[in-house]
Amino acid sequence: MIIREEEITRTETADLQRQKNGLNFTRSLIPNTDEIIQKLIDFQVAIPSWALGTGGTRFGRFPGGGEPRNLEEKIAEIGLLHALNKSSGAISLHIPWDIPANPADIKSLADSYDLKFDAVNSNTFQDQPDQKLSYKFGSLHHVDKGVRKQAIEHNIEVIKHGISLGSESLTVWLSDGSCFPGQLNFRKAFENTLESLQEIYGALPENWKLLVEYKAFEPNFYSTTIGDWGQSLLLASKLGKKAFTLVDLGHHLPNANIEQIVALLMMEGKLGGFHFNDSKYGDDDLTVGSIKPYQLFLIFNELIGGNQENNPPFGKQGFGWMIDASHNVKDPLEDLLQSIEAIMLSYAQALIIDRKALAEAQTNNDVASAQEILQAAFRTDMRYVVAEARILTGGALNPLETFRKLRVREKLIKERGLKSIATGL
Ligand SMILES: [Mn+2]
Repeated sequence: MIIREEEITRTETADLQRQKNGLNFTRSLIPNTDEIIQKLIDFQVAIPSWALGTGGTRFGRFPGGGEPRNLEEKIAEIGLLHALNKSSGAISLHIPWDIPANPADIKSLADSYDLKFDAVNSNTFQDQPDQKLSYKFGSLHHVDKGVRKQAIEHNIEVIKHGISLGSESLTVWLSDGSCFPGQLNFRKAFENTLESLQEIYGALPENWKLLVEYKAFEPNFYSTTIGDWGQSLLLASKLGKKAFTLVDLGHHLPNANIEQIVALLMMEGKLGGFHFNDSKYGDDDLTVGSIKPYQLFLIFNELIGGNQENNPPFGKQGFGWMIDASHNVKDPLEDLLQSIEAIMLSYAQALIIDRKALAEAQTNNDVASAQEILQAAFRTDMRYVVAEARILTGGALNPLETFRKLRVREKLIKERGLKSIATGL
C-alpha cells in the first residue's frame, strides 16, 4: 500500500470540529442517526477491475499515467479506495482481461485489503486473439451452433474462475443484436439466447446467481437481443430461481422511469444486481450522481421500500452492487471516490424518508404532500452522517481531499510510469 493508515485518518482539528458540529445538527433532525450510520457501514459497493484505467471513446483516449498493469496492481488500487472510504470492499473481475494465474495468491492478496470477490463478468462482445470463431454477429444468440457453444463454454470457464476466488455470481451482458432491419429473426435469436443461458445456468453452483443484464442499444443500433428489463425478466423467469435481472442505470432509453422498473422487478423478487453510473444521453458512463442525483435518490427509495424477505437487496445475500463507469477526463480513482460518495449520500437520504407519512399521502391522493415528503429527505444534508460512518471504521474524513493531499497519483506515476496502461482497455 502506498499510503499508511495513520496518513488516512490524520485530520485537521478544524475539519474535525466542523464534522462534529454538522453531525450534531443532523442528529437533532434525525432521531435514528446511529441506525443509519450502521446501515451505511454495512453497505459495500464493488469496483470493477476495468474502471481503474482511463476510459476511452471511439475517438480517442487520454490516459493520465500510473495505471495498474496487472491484476495485483488493480487489487491494490481497490484496496486503497477501500482504505479511504471503507465502502468499496469488493472487486468485480472481467474474464479474460483479469484471469488469475494463481487464484490462491490472488485471494489472499484481496484478503489482505479486506476485499471480497463480487460477480465475475464474461466477455463475448469482442474477439480474443486466440479465438476460433468470431462474435461479429453475436454470441449466445448466434445462428451458428458452434459459435453459441464457444460462448457457452467461455461463460462456464468464467464460473470456474469465480469459484476459485469465492465469487458467487456471474453477470452476463451480451452485445448481441442487429444493426439493420431484416438482419435477424427476433424469435430465433431470443430462443437461441435462452437455450444457451440454460446451459450456463446448469453449470452454476447451488449458491450462485446468474445476473442477466440488459441494454437498449450500442454496439448494435437496430435491435438488442436483451434490450430491456422485460426481455431480461422473461429470460430470468424461464431460467429459474437462481437467475435475476441486473439493472445498469445507463442502459435505458432517455427518460426511462428506472425507479418504477426497480419497484416492479423487486415486486417479482427478480432484481439481483445493480450497476451504478450516470448519463445525460445514453450509456454515458459518467460519475454516479453527477447528472441526475434526484433519480438516484428515487431509485434508493424503491430499493429500501421494496425490501422483501425472500430477496432482500441489502445484507449478506443481497444484490450485487457495482459501479460501472468509465470516461476520459477525470482521474479514475478520484472518479470512483466521488461515485461511492454519491451512492452513500443517496442511500442515506432515502433512509430518512418518512414512509408512514408517504403511504398515508398516497392513500389520500395527497399529491402535494407526497412530493414534500420525498423532497424533504432529498434536501437534508446527510454528508456528515456519511462521513461519520467512514471515520468510525477507520476511513478518511474526506477521501478525495486525502487522496490529493497524499499525492497518490504522483506516487503511482513514479512507480509505474506515465505510459502504463490498464489491461483490458
Ligand atoms: Mn453494466
